[in-house]
Amino acid sequence: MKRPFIQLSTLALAAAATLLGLPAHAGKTLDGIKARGQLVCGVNTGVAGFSATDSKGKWTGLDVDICRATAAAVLGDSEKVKYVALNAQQRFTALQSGEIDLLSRNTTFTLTRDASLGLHTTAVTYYDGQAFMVPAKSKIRSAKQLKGFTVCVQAGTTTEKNMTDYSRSNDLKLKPVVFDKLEAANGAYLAGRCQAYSTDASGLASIRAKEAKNPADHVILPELISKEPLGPMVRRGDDEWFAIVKWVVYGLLEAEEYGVTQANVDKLKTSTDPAVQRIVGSGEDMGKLLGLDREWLARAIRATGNYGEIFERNVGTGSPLKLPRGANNLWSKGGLMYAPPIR
Ligand SMILES: N[C@@H](CCC(=O)N[C@@H](CS)C(=O)NCC(=O)O)C(=O)O
Repeated sequence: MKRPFIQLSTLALAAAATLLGLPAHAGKTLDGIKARGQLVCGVNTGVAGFSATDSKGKWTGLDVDICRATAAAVLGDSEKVKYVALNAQQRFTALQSGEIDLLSRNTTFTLTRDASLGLHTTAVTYYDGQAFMVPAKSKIRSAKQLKGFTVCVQAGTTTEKNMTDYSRSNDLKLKPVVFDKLEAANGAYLAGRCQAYSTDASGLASIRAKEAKNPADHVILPELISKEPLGPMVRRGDDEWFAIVKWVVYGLLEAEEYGVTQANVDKLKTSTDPAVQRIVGSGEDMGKLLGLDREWLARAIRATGNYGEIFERNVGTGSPLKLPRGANNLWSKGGLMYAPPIR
């Protein structure tokens, strides 16, 4: 009879906390981050637009901005992030072992990963799909023409299995050439040692824009052969931290939907719209329910801008990658990005 009693009293406590609007308990990951004064964020080793260092050694990119927004929300400073560069195979162990607090690294949400790694995907930050890239001079214009081709891929990714499935169902007899490291895969393809390259379409756009001598020499074929919903991951067993990261992503989306930007987030403090007030921190306190403060989301927006601003700056049509918003547009503009309400 002891167990039901404990469960009941826990429930009663939670109900009382909700009724009284008490702050949620912060959780052990957040306690660790606060004690250390730094968020440790796992990113990739260099996929420009997502995470890469600039000439001054500063990390930039869409995935990096998720780390920065989270640090701004929980520590009050988007610079208080230690970045750990991880290749595809290292990423999950780094999160499982506690070496990093957050994995923000073009990582696909799949059933296998969700159910077998002891990790959670929090929210989708980029809807992608796997594609192929070939030298323009090959005259290949469709993935269906790749019969018997050698294809450079990176180990430890969703790429190889998707490609095997696609090859089998289209009778293409593709031959994967597998590399552990990104530079090795890029180098091999650009040196002509594979006839094609396959990874997420966004990764191909990045490699073409940043690694190829002349981007126009490479064509990304139109077929998307898989669904690659990419998003930040956290360890299982810390629901509070899971909620924080999830709501930072949703908050950045909600900010875009309500027109809250890096430039106007402070001015909108005087807004009379309750939804805007919740976002900018001048109305109902949403932060305390996450174990944070009223300004959590305003600080994130001030640091990185809303999701649309993050997208445009890092990978959008004005950036070297020139990726269209497409599926990553807000649901209200024909895309898939839909945040549950900040309410
Ligand atoms: N989304 C896929 C692929 C992610 C991936 O690792 N892609 C490679 C090729 S673009 C990459 O980011 N490599 C960077 C690195 O190893 O640092 C996955 O989650 O498995």
